[in-house]
Amino acid sequence: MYTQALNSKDTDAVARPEDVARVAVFQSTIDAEDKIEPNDWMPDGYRRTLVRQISQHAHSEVIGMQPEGNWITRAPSLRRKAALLAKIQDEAGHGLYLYAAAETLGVSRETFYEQLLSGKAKYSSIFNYPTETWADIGIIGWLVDGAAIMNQIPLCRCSYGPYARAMIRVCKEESFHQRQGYEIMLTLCRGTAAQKAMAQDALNRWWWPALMMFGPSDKDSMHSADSTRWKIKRFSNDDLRQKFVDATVPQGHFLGLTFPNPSLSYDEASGHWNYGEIDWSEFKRVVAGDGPMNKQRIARRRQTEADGAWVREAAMVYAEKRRQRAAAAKVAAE
Ligand code: FAQ
Repeated sequence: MYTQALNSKDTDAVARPEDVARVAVFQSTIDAEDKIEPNDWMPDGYRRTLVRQISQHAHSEVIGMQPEGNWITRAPSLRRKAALLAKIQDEAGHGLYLYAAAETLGVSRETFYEQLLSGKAKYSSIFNYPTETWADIGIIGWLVDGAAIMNQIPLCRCSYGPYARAMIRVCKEESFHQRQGYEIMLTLCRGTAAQKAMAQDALNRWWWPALMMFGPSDKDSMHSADSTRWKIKRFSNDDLRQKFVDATVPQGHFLGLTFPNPSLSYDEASGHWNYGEIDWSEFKRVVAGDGPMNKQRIARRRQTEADGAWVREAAMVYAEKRRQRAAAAKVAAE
C-alpha cells in the first residue's frame, strides 16, 4: 500500500533539480524534529538504511526468543515460568511491530523472512551465545534487555514515524523485562553459595557480548554518519555503550558480583567507568556467522517455519471460508 512512495536513487537527487529541492524539504523536516511518514518523499539511502536497521532489529527480536525458550520447561517455579513465557511472547510482539514498520518502506514481510531463513540477514550478535544455566535467563533480562533499552529509548525519537512509534511500546515492555532479569539475579545472589557462583559465571560469560550489542566502535561504524544526519541515531555506538556501562556497573556491585575485566575503573574526573578493550575479532567472527550458536539458531528458525506451515494454511482457508460466508449472507440479505 505504501510502495507508490518508492522513489528515485540518491544519484538522481543530484542530477534532477526537483529532487535537490525535495532533499532540502526532507532534511528540513528532520531538522525541525518532524516525522517522515511512509508516503513522504525520502532519499533512497534513507529508505535503505531504515529497511536494513528495522529488519535486523525485527530479526533480533525473533531469534532472541530462542535462548530464553531453552529454559521454559526448566524454569525453577510456576511464577518464573509464567513470567518467562510472557516475556518471550512480548519479544514475538516486538518482532511483529518492527516487521510491520519495515513493510511501510515497501518491502514485503515474505522478503524479510526469506532473508532471515537464507542466512543472508543480520540479527544481533548476542543471540548467538548459549544459555547454559538458569542464571543466564537473569543475565539476559538484566544485561541484554538493559542494553536494548539504552539503545532503543533514543529510537523513540527517530525521524521515521512508524519506527519511532513502534519503539515506544517496545521500550515500555523492555524495561519490565530488565527488572524481572535483575530480580532473578538478586534472588540468586542472595541465595546459596552455589546460586551466587552460578550468577557470577553467567556475568563472566555475557558481559563482553553484551557490550558488543552496541556495534563497532565509532571509528569503524560505517552507517553512523548518515544515520545521525537523518536523526535515526541520536547517540553514537560508543556513547551508548558508555552509558550502559555507567548504569550497569553499580548494579553489578550491588549484587556483590565482579566484572570480568580487571581494568574496570572509575574515573572521578569524567564520572565514567573505564572498561577494557573489546575483543573485536570475536565480534566480527560472530557477526560473520561463526559464533557458538549461529548455525543452531538459523536451523531452529527454519524448522519452526516449516512446522508452522499448516497453521498458516489453516488460517488462510478459514479466512477464505469466512469471506465466502459473509458474501453469501450479503447476497441472501439483498
Ligand atoms: N550484531 O555501522 P554500524 C533486543 C552490524 S534487540 C550484529 O555501527 P548501525 C531485545 C550493522 O548491522 C537487539 N550486527 O551499523 C531482546 C552493520 O552491518 P550491515 C537488537 C551488528 O546500524 C532482548 C555493521 O555491523 N537491537 O536485544 C551489530 O549504524 C532479549 C556496521 O555497524 C537493534 O537492532 C551487532 N551487535 O548500528 C530480544 C536496535 N552491531 O547492516 C530478545 C536497532 C552492528 O552494514 C531477548 N539497531 N552490526 O550489514 C541499531 O541501533 C543499530 O543497527 C546498531 C548498529 C547500533 C545495532
